Amino acid sequence: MEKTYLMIKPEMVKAGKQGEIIEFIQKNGFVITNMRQFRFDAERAGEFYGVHREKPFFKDLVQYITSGDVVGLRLEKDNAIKLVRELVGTTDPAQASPGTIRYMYGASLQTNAVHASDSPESVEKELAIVFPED
Ligand code: FUP
Repeated sequence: MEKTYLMIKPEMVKAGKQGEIIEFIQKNGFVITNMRQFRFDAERAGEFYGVHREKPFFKDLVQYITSGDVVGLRLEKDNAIKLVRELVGTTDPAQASPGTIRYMYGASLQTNAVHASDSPESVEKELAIVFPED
């Protein structure tokens, strides 16, 4: 089994959609091995999105991700990293395929419903930030 990290973003938690998204993830065969609702402070958010620090959208991204609670999930499944990203869909919901989370729930490039780790290195880094006790 491979592990990965999925995160339900603030606008989904505010809208009460976290339950539907979690159910969808489980129905697609991912096992939840840890889960936590929390709010990022700016420093942790900057660390989490560190690869985007020099991007023009970085400041907005940090402001948005700290705007409310998120739900972080540690998931396990064979080939989990690739499969969960397929289930999530493209970064821009307008380009996402039907049946993906961002197609169903995403509203914009920024408010795209969920985050999913994109590599084994990101998984390790992101899980260490969100579940430091593990
Ligand atoms: P993804 O891996 O699909 O989550 O997308 P990226 O790592 O490329 O981008 C990280 C986050 O930055 C995205 F979820 C949305 C946000 N973003 C913007 O807000 N504006 C942009 O122009 C590009 C990305």
